[in-house]
Parts: sequence; structure tokens; C-alpha cells
Amino acid sequence: MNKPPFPLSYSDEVRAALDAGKPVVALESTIITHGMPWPGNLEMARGVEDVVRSQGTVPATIAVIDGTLNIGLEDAALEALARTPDALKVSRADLAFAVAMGRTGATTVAATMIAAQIAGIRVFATGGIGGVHHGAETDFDISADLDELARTSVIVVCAGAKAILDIPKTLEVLETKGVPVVTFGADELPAFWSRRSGLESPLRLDDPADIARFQNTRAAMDISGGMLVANPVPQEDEIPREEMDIYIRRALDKAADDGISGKSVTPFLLAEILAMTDGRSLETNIALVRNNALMAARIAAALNEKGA
Ligand code: PSU
Ligand code: MN
Repeated sequence: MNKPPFPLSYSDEVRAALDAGKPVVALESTIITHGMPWPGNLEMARGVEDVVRSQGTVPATIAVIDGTLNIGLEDAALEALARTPDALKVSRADLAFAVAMGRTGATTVAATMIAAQIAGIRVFATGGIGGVHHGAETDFDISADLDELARTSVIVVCAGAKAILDIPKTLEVLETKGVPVVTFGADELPAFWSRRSGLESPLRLDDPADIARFQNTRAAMDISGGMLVANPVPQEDEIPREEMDIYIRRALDKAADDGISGKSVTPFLLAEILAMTDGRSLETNIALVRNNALMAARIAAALNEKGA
């Protein structure tokens, strides 16, 4: 039986690239609506798209707009979304809800992976992924991003996990689920705003072509699922770990005092840290997303080369 169609739309630029077999990089939108404040969020989103274009690859920012799953947003739609902080934050559980009910929703890493797979896009750049939260052994707060990485064959480039998460537990869950974690150009896993986490990376590669070869080999062996590429923030943009740890601890205490739970936890912590660092964390955040977009573009180009 054919699946019934659902509202799906491609930007002209993405449609043309996919038709021509040109490399495309998916970009998420929760970072725009829930990860950064206006107007820095729009500036970030546009800048990141331009970084992808600078490599001869095409950006596909993904979101649900009034019930249509958009693969690539025209600039006016991108701006409108950036001005909609009350957009739904949609993950695997509610991506189809937003589509079915005609709502507007920003996609998390998990939902963006699903959309990328629908479109045949194999690489995706973000800032940080969701993971296992501190205290997950009692409140079970583990992001759906981890399950998605286990089941959907898309390479996700991030700057590591933020220490607002329990990074050792996040690594354990990824290992259990069979998700490769590859740090680019370093032995130590990065921690988002900081280049160092104190944890050894499970795998290391130094060339985007090797990342492409690794993922292609997994596919050839029928090993389905995504891959997490951790790309350390450039040195000149980082905020050292010792300094970040202080802000993170304070934000976590406040979240506990205020009884924040569920989907609100990550956005709450990010907003608190932004306020505490007087916007410096935002500058670092923008720099690392751009750096990840560049890496994703290089991997997408490598995947496109014959024989990779
Ligand atoms: N982590 C960040 N910045 C983000 C997010 C996570 O450092 O913006 C967003 C991503 O879209 C991610 C989502 O997929 O939050 C995870 O949310 P949750 O923990 O509720 O699954
Ligand atoms: Mn959660």
C-alpha cells in the first residue's frame, strides 16, 4: 500500500541541488527558536547557511511551518521562524503531530534527522545534541536524540555535549546503542563551549574523507544508524571548562529550585547560562555552529565523491 502523502516542501535551492546530485547539509531549527534569543538567532541561522554555501554545498534548514515539513527555508520563512519563540519544539514523538495539526514546529536533532532521511540528506550540522541529563537515574530525562542516532542513518556534526548533560552517561548510552562517536582531530571529546571534557573520545579521525569512508562502510555492512562527529570549537572562540563549570552548576541549581522539567529543561539551562555570561556564551555558540557547518559541508562533499 502506498503511504498517504503529507505536506512536504523543498526550497528551490535544495530541490535543485538534490535533483543535480549536489551535496546538501541539513540544519536544525530548535537552536533558532529555543537555543538563542532574537535577533542573534537569525544572524546565526543565515551565517551558518552561508558557511555551507561557501563550500559549494547547499544548506537545508528544516522546520514544520503551518503543518508543512520544510526541507530548506526561504529567507522570509527563516526570519519568521526566528521571530516565533513559541513555536513547538518537535522531536520524534511530535513531528507528525505538528504536521497533522497544521502547527509550526522547530525540529530538534532527532526530528531533523528524520526529515533529512526523508529527503535523502546524509549529513547534518548542529551545535550540541541532547543526551542524558544529570539525575537521569531518578527522573529518566534522556533525550530522544540518542535513540534517533541509533536508528537513523545520518551523520550529525556537533561540538560535543554540553556539561549541562551528564557526558559520561551520554557516552555510555551511545555505546550501548551502537552509535560511533568520532572526535575530529583530537583524542579528547570536546564539551561544546570548551575544547576539553576530560574524557577520551571513543574514536578519532583527522580527515573528512575518512569520516565519509567510515559511514559508507557501515552502510555496506548493513549497519544502520547515525554517527556522531564531535568537532572541537576553535581555540580562539572557546570558554575554558573551569569557567563554564561554575555557570553550569549555578544554572542546574536554579532549574532544580524552580522545578523545571521535561522539554523545558534544555532551553531553560541555555537561557540561564547566556544571561550569566553576558552574551559571551552566545558568541562561542555561534562560532562553533559555523565551525560544525564547515565540517559537515566537507563531509557531505566527501560522501558525494565516487569511491569514498
Ligand atoms: N543542546 C544544545 N543546544 C540546543 C539543543 C540541545 O546544546 O539547542 C536542542 C537541540 O535541538 C536538541 C534538543 O536536539 O535541544 C534536545 O532537547 P531534549 O533534551 O529536550 O531532547
Ligand atoms: Mn529531555
